[in-house]
Amino acid sequence: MERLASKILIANRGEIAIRVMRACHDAGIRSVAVYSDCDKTAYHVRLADEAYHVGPSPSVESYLKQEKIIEIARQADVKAIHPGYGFLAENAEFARLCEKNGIIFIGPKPETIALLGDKLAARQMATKAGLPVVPGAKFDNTDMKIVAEKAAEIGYPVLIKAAAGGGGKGMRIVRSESDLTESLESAIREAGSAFGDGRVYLEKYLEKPRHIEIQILTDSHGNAVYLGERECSIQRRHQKVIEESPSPIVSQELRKRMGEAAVNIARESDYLGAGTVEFLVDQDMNFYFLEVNTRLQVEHPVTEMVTGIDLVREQIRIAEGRPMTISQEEISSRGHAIECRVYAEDPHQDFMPSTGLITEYREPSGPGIRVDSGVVAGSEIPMFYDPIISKLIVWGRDRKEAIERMLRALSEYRISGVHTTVGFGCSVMRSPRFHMGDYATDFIDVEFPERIFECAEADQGEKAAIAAVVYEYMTRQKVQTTFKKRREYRSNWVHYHRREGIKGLSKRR
Ligand code: MV4
Repeated sequence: MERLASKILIANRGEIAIRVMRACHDAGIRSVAVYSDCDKTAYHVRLADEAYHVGPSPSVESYLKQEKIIEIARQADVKAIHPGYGFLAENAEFARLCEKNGIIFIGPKPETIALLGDKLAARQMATKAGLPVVPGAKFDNTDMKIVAEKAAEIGYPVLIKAAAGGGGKGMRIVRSESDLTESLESAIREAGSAFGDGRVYLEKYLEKPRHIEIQILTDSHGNAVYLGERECSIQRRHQKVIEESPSPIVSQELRKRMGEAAVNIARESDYLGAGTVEFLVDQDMNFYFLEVNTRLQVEHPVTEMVTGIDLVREQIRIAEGRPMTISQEEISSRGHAIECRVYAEDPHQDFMPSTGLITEYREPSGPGIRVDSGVVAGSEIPMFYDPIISKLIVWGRDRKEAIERMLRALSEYRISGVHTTVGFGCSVMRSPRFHMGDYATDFIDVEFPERIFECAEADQGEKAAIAAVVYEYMTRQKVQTTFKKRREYRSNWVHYHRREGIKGLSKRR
């Protein structure tokens, strides 16, 4: 067998750096880590074969320092760089810099990244490739009369989007003409300061769409395949939190149509490697092209779990100019996979990042469980980056089994020292809407208007402790209460004593 690249530098940190290293090690490739000041002892550094300091903690001075990363790559004599997701993953300039230095950038060509990074150009490309796009309009200058005419033609509500956008920046919903001027001005201003590119365009605003994406792979031998869909409708502030495959609403027939559409835009844009084509699906099951993500995505493991394909391994092969190992006919999806992202955030403080030391850490395990994590007990969650701790991915023979396993896994997870989104995941898994598979992008607002979620297992000790004290107080003071309430406090009290084994509260009732 032809040898794979002997050494790859991973220009990233945390769980995704570790994920890529695992694929390297499986393929007999040496891995090179880079790390910032605060990541000196991070787990991705320990798993790498070699590691180099890249700069101070802020990402602009470390993981985003293109020249420094190239310098390290040359020094370590690597054949290729894997960018992971975020940081430099969709930076055409960096891909070009790699090329110039004779290093393979594991991703599409710089021109493809640049083209698809421009949402307007991508929309045009999609139209050219025959994909359905949401009715919309672009305009070269912001003559309000023309914009208002176009908006009226599309019909309200309309959505203003930034050409350089993504992540909801520069996006404005406009429900009537009276709001148009102000929304347009603020969208242009926001896009200008966020991306240095104030170009915006209009689209018909779809109410309560589902966000469904297709994983694609293409190689340099003319092969292009789709690997089914991921349902990503559960988001908060444009951040996906739970993903699953297959989507509860996608039929075999729709999957084929969306998959073929995704492959068509890949071919039209001369795509190379792994990519994701995002679609919105409306209430009548019409699908519309949204954008192409030219990177490996956070949620890629759900596709790996149902297809059995190692996407990172394929990415590396393709980058080396070798053909991918699978054909469309060989790709099938078995069972059901769900991913819960575990963040160091406090769901009860509007998901505020909860940085600091992880004092206790025990991962769930057992049949159908995969944990892609970037931490161990004793790790710190720095304030400088996305506070993701891990991704918990489960597989079941069907959706019901996957949900049950996810609940089992979440309840086994023990993380102390920081707040986490583990309890939030439990709440979603138990929500009737989620059970029915009947949810759209407004899921969190609709299901949890009060933003009250379950407590993570580690927090439940605290809750039980409070209940135990209340019980003790009530019995001592002979407070009158209902039998039911009394039984609830009592059971919490028993639970607390069993779990924590803490003495000091009397057994008197
Ligand atoms: C839309 C949409 C409805 N109609 N486009 C695009 C980027 C992605 N982060 C969100 N996007 C959307 N594009 C049209 N024509 C709905 C979304 C959308 C969304 C919008 C507002 C608030 C939350 C949202 C969550 C998912 C998708």
